[in-house]
Amino acid sequence: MVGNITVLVIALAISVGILWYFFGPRKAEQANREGALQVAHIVVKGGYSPQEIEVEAGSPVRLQFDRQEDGECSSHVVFSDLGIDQTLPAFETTTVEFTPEQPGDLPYACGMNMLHGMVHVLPKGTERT
Ligand SMILES: [Cu+2]
Repeated sequence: MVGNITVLVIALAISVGILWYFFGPRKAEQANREGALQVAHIVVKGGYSPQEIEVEAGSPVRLQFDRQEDGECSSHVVFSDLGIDQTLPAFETTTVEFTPEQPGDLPYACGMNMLHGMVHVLPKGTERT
């Protein structure tokens, strides 16, 4: 009897895990619309949180890097595809702005290429749910 219940519990746990995987919150977070601007707030602390942002092509993007640590590692954020190398002062919020014209992925990293994040640029007019 006890064995059957254990099997049932395990089966349930696996089912919930699978459902969560497919229907749970997506890893990439959508930027918030503020008029034409697409704004995202990214906490910098041992990494970038959220690590992945979704934006739409053709509209300006404003990323607010809220750096909650000091030290060398995350003191720069580099968007190599955009030619952006922005200093992020410790315990301050620094804004990075650009307008992605084409859909695609824009990876970014710390100055030492150790911390990584990604901006997913979706085609203009992508259904936002
Ligand atoms: Cu680093």
